[in-house]
Amino acid sequence: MRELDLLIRGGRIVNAGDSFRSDIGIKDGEIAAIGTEIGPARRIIEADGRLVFPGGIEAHCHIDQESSGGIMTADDYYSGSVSAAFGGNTCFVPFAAQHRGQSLADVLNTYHERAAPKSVIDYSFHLIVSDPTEKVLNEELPAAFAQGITSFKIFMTYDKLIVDDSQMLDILAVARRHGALTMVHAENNAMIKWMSGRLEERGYGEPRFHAPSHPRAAESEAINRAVELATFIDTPVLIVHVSTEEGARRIAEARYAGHKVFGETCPQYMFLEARDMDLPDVEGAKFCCSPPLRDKATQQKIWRALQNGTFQMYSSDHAPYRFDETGKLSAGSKPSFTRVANGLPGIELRLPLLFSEGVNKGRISLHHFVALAAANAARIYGMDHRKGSITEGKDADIAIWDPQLTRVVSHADLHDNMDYTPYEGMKLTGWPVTVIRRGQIVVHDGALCVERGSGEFIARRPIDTTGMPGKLAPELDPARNFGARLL
Ligand code: DUC
Ligand code: ZN
Ligand code: ZN
Repeated sequence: MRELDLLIRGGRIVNAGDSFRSDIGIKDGEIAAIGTEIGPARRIIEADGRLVFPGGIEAHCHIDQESSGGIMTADDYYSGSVSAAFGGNTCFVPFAAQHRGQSLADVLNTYHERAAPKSVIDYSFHLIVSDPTEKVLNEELPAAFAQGITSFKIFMTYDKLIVDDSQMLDILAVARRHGALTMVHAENNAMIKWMSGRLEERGYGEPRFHAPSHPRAAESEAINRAVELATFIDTPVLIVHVSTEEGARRIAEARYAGHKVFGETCPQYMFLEARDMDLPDVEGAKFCCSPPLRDKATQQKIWRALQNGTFQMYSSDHAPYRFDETGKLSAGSKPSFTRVANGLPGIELRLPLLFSEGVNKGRISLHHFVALAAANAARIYGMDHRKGSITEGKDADIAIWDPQLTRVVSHADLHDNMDYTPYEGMKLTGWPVTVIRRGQIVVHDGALCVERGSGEFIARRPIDTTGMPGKLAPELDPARNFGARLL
């Protein structure tokens, strides 16, 4: 056999559907061979006692993005991708955000310029569409799809981003025509504004009032509407960052009825709670995100919906705003909750949190972990021809984990450009130790080993709608531990 570039020896390979002990041979950035007695190789990594996973795909994060309120995220494509890599990811899909009046071509050019010289992992973009003019719908979106940007997000809230129902129908129809996936931020704008106005009027401006200002019903009403509109157009829809049991139930019902509805949740809704916003002064602002954190009982329901397949996606929603005047406190040192930038960091801890609290605590299987870490994102977002599994011929994107390694989370050990982590002090067992992207070692034993700009843009395929979603109630699906089949 010709000499391999890299051999990973003796680990347990885990995909979404199977696991086995084997070696992996890598050549020219691809997985060239899986088996024993392969080689020779220029470099060997011993993986005895380790778990060998497909590289994680972080499919919802905000990097070098200006919010509609004009605040830049603290992470650019260098710090964001390095932090993602240390967290076991080899690919991510941040947002390329259209602000009203901008052409999508300009938006995409800007984000390509931001990412290409800096990212150390592979990347694509989801567009954010806030200005669906005729030109955007008929020319610019189709042009973006043709370039492999096959998903985009729309907002049902935020004054500068919101699209109304009739605009949503237009957008969903374009998505259907081109095989694109529409992601929806589903919260009822009027309910949020009505509640926020009343709370502020009565002097309730502290961060903790962010939670009641975004009532649970605002989420479930909007999810219901998004599902009905998408079902009416008969096109897939993905409800992002679901925070409530009621929202999850609406998604499960739609899937049970055979509709092409996907759901996503995020670590903050499984590990944090509204009480975290009770911190003195404005420190609660560190925990303000939208939808907001809910209560302890809801955390358990969100876990349940992740376990039973209602959520196929588990993403960090990394939206890094520092606890200073560049981020959370950009409206002053004591801002009302309505003026606090919404979002939490979490790109580096997404997978360690899920492994430690999900796999180690017996809540999900190793296969389900891989489905949520990488395989489902690859399939749902049109990248599974290259990514999401350890298979001969695919990109050699691999994360080698030490399942025994225990660490206490400290922001000082993270690689983002933030000044806090909401998960400070948590004791987690199971961490990535070596991360390989297209055959290049990105992270090894705590060190970054690649140059900035070595990540590549990944053109994605139209969304595959065959056989999805399963018609069985997720709870009854015997394949539920083989997460990839839950699609
Ligand atoms: N939506 C997101 O997806 N991320 C951060 C804030 C928001 O509203
Ligand atoms: Zn959102
Ligand atoms: Zn987000």
